[in-house]
Amino acid sequence: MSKRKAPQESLNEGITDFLVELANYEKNVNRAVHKYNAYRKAASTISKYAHKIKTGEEAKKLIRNDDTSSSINFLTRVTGIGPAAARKFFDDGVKTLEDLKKIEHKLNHHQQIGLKYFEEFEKRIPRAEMEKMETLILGELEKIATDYIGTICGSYRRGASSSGDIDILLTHPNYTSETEKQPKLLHTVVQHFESIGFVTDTLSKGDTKYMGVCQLQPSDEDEEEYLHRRIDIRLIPKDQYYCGVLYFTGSDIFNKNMRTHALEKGFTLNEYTIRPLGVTGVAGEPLLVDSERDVFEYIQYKYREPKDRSE
Ligand code: DCP
Ligand code: MG
Ligand code: MN
Repeated sequence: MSKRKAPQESLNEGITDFLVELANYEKNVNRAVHKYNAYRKAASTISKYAHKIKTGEEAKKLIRNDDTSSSINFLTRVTGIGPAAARKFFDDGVKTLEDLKKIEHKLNHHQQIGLKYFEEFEKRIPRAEMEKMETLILGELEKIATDYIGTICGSYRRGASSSGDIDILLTHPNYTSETEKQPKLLHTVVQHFESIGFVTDTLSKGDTKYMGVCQLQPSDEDEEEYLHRRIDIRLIPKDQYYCGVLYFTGSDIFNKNMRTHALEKGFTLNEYTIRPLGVTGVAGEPLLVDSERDVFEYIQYKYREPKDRSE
């Protein structure tokens, strides 16, 4: 008779006990059954591990391997699939790119485009290509109407060596927060970009916000085709343009820190306006802003060039 193997559980008992406790807490106190399942699953995976876990990295690797969260996180990498949709697909047994392709007819238009260009959208855009696109975009804007004002914001404006997408901010002197909405200003630009073959697909199109796909045409000296890239265009009233430029230049962490500083100085700052806060905490009328610097000055924040705005 062979001796019964000693239970492996004891090796990481401290961790698994703690995870089970967390699981129960989520189930009973927060009524969060998904979290409960995730913690239980983590505990079970770790209990089967035959070595004593010494680092968080070690535990992470183990848990990620077969956790539902890795499938769900994967699905959310498809543009148009948010956490809720990813969870739903997962619950229906749709976990991989192959699975998604099989149920393509059940995806909405945005998700279908996300699936179609999945590999291309995962690739970063080299700065040299961003520069080409900037030249093209600003040149074409000039052709449509000389008084359009456009700025490529996002990581590109911060000087990044590569970017995830192209973020264009657009305004026009005739369009302010006092005038009527002018969606035509945005749609004319999109139509023009389509007509020259630069914009290839649309994900969503509103009065002030456009999300789509673009691609540079290869020039004579180029050997390879360019990839399809994600492009965002926002139309902003002229009087809100520089708050918009500031916001969409980011980074997101820099924005958070700047907003916190603004609050400490008695101002509320968002992607549209900066407004003083009264003693009761009620926001007043938007302050006049004619440059990014104006915003920094109102809140006595030392000016930082875009390249110094990573946090
Ligand atoms: N932004 C923000 N908070 C968010 C999302 C965006 O403050 N939750 C702002 C800051 C970002 C800018 O919008 O810099 C553009 O958003 P992107 O997601 O395009 O981010 P980046 O352009 O900075 O990075 P990437 O190169 O990945 O596109
Ligand atoms: Mg970006
Ligand atoms: Mn973007």
